[in-house]
Amino acid sequence: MKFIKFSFILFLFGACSENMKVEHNLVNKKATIETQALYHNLGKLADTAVLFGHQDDLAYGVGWAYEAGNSDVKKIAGDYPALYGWELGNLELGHAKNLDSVPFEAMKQFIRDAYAAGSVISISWHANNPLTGKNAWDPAAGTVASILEGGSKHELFISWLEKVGDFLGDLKDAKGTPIPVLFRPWHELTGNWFWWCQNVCTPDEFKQLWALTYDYLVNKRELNNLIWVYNTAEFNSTEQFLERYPGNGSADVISFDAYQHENQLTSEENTFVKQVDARLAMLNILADSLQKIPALAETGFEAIPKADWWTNDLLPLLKKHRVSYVLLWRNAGVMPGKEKMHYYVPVEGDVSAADFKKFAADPKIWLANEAKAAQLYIKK
Ligand code: BMA
Repeated sequence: MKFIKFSFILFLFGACSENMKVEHNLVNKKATIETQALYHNLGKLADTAVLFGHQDDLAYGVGWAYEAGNSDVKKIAGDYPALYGWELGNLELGHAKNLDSVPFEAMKQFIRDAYAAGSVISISWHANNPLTGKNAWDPAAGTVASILEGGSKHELFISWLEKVGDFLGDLKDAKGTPIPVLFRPWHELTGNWFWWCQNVCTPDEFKQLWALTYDYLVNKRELNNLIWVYNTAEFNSTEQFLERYPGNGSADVISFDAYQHENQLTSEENTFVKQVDARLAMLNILADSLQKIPALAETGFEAIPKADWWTNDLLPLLKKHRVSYVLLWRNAGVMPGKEKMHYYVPVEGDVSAADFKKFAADPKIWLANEAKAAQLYIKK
């Protein structure tokens, strides 16, 4: 089965290179060869494959933490994810662990291991609020303005970017080659829960925040291993999606986050599917016209209570539209102080475990072995 899936992948990769119309080039012309190759290959593969990703996959899962080789994806699907999501929140405060207790040194090693295995890395940053000192979920008006040039928190913010720059610059393989990263700062900007969201800054302020971040990391720090991911939450029109788009010169991937909630399931339809279908259709049109790569930057159904959610709801969306990669959110298990379980990839005994296995075996869905076979860091 695996072999058939493998051969099919190699065939698709070859076939799709011939049909390729759009040339995908990174906004940073100094990007490393490996970063350029990854971007180019993701662009070529977007028609035929979806790289399956999972947040914090190697660090912990439901009922375990820091056990070498363990992965909740592997336990059910038989292979590791093709893409790993990691998170930098609290790095800016100089902490040794991120906001979800992942030690940054361990994270770096997981990233090196994943790169060595031919897999892909995506990094987000739930930065604390530099104005109020509270966490990222403090949408205080004026925060973005306070960190722009001339603002009272500008220097503080630059010192935060410095720490992020150090971390991203330290991601190198054994030979010293920088490891390419899909970097998605200021994600879910169309929501109303973070201090960089649309309800508390103007489109122009948001664009300045993006420009400041891009300019510091790319031009000042000369980090040439970043693929810049513009990542909204919900949106209902292309105009809304583009209202805060930083511009074609500083974004490579266009994406959004969308979560399934139980109250979206009615006997007639699943409104999550309906909404994501409409958004992916808009995203695909934009990706073509802007010559960018489309992705589903975060998704999931907490504790996945629907037995066929993977093949009946998520998979048809990924087959109908071009989606370069999809990232399922973290398997935290029981949250401290809460009764409910917080996880997005099923574990043994779950109602959707068998369906997830089927989903992962679909030729369209790539896990680590398919990513490795495709040699994503070599330009094809
Ligand atoms: C949220 C939850 C939180 C977590 C945050 C950042 O969706 O998983 O528990 O702290 O993401 O990773």
